[in-house]
Amino acid sequence: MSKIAADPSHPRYQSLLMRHRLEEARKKGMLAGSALIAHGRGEAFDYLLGEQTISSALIATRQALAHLSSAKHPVISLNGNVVALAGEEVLQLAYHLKCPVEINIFYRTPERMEALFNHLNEIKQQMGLDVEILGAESNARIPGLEGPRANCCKQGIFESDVILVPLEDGDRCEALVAMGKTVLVIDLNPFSRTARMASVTIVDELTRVLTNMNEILSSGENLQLTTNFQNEQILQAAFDHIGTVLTP
Ligand code: PTJ
Repeated sequence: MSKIAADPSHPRYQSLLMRHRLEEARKKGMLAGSALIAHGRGEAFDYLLGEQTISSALIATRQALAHLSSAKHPVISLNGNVVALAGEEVLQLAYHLKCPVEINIFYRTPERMEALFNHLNEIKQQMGLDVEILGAESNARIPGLEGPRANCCKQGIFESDVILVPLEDGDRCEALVAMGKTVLVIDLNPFSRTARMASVTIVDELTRVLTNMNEILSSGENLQLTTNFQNEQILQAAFDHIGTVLTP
């Protein structure tokens, strides 16, 4: 893998590193055509959030982890951007949670699926993580969706009770909620339909969220589900935060 040109002391190092990971992933054929546009939209919202984990996002992160830890069949759904930006972190999370991951992409082609599997399997071997990677063969469909984006694995997404879907699209999020699942999303855009449809929305940057999750799980913290959790309040806190940034 080619090296990133910027020095870690560069003020925008983290952002440059993420862009570099996407460039490398694009060369390997892992990404959708619109992956960089999606990332750019995320960057714009991250800028408005001050490129930090705001306190409401941390509350949502803990609630999501409490759901994942107490689930019967948890699963983590992975798309091209997630594998490219955070392949290591997401496999570590799955390892901690003892749950499978499922590669489930919106713009599905056999070439992209192969490139994503190869990339994840390389990481899995390097890090010695025993994690089941599903998605190669789809044998079920998400009701209410048309085309290849409805394809999924019966023993993964289809039968899951709690699903973490970082960077999901609105239609699929809605369809998963309609299946009765607890749907946990990571989305920097608190205005998106996904953010508004999900059971728990973490309005934060993907790699920061996964790092926080892995640290919380490693610390052995006792995670409790908040019974009166209101996702609307989490979104409102993000709107309010953006409002303070925009107020001169
Ligand atoms: O790999 P595929 O085929 O499944 O396609 C993946 C993309 C991301 C291209 C596809 O799902 C897509 O077009 O997504 P959208 O509808 O553009 O939504 C992406 C959402 O993720 C946007 O609301 C962005 O704000 C948000 N986002 C982008 N990058 C990040 C992010 N949220 C958190 N962390 C990020 N790094």
